[in-house]
Amino acid sequence: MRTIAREIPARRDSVEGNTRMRAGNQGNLSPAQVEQYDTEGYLVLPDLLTEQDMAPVRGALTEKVDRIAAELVAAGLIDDPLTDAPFPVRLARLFEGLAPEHFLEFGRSWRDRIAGYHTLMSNPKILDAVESLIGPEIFSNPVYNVRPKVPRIAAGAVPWHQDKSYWPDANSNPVITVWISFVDATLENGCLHVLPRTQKQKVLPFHQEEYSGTGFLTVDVEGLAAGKSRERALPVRAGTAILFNDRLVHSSTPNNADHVRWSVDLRYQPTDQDPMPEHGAGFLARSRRHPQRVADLQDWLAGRPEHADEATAPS
Ligand SMILES: O=C(O)CCC(=O)C(=O)O
Repeated sequence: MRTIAREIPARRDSVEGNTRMRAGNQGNLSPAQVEQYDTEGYLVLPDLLTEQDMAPVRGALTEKVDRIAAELVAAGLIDDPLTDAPFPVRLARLFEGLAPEHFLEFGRSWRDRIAGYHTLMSNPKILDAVESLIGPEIFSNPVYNVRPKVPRIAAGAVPWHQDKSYWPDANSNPVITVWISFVDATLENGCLHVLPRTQKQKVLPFHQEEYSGTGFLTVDVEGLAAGKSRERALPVRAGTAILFNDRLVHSSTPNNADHVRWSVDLRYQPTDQDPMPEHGAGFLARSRRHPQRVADLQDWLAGRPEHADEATAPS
């Protein structure tokens, strides 16, 4: 099978090194938005996704919650799978009488292959925004997380960190996170917080936190010159996307509401970078050079990084 990154170029650690990749892009961000992303390290795209865009993802999340409810019933931990409970509260109510450990058995975040997630990762609005930042040859990085931030459960709070701490040796730059909320993300339910401009620094020393038992990595923000004082909370409506650089220091607070703060974070990078196979199988999400190679749903479900139909592949 062909692989995406046949030749990985020398490491480029500069976040300014994107100009070449942006050449010829047809993305939809304005110059001011690109400037905001470059300068501050993040960009908020309010209401990027409509209810129609979000429906396949909510369908995938519901499918997952159905599976969890069935497991809890089978284990004798609950009697009622709460099938008719509204989407934002159902998972929270399923775990209401259970311990955080019961929840953590299902993982602090999920990376299932359910069709609705592929629909999201391939959404042209998301790819148009990413194209403005890295050009039209776009690889969907294997690291994506569905985050069910459930009230009262320690795993809900994510400590200050840089995403790059999770792949310090990967020769992949830039990696862009696209974080999308599927309910309104508020101060109460634990929205994202960022330290603007911290993306311009090298990867900071990090360690594993010990409070949640989830193995989150964290950095010491008190030691960051002027870092913490610039903290910005980013409450957003459902369907809003927050794009950020994988060196931007960010966190989120615990969920003190009565419903789940559902979000999904996706990652994209140029195709000539390390595809990080040790983290799973990413896929070719957009290519103007080789559109016929873009992975479709069946390729993604099978873990193939490119479309595998040799009949349509160029020689
Ligand atoms: O969704 C959250 O609470 C944290 C997200 C995050 O840390 C990330 O996307 O890298």
